[in-house]
Amino acid sequence: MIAARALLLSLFVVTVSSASGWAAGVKAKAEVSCAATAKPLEYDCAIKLSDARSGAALTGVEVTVGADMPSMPMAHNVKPVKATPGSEPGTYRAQIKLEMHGDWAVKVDLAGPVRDRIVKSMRFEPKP
Ligand SMILES: [Cu+2]
Repeated sequence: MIAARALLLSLFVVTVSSASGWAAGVKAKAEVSCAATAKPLEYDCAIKLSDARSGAALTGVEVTVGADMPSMPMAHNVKPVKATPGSEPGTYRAQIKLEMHGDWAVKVDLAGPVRDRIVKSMRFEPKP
């Protein structure tokens, strides 16, 4: 009986939270482009977030950018950085510091009104 009540209560909580969270279930789409800066291995990344379904710009999201090298598991420890909102709606900027050039998996974590993680495979090369 107690278990049944607990189950009912948890069902209720789930229903309420999905009804009130306006962005529940939003799938984010991210465009990421990173440019080499004057400092070696430091890249300036521009991120554009939109709702994958409607295409609407995702504003007011807490964005964190991290990176890993799929070919070298556990070899790197790049500290994730917080992105700052850009001037256009849905745009964000972050400066990441890598440990070597090559192919990285850039991880864009969204928190706040929209929760999602987007992973992009990107190649980083020295500034030409
Ligand atoms: Cu590496």
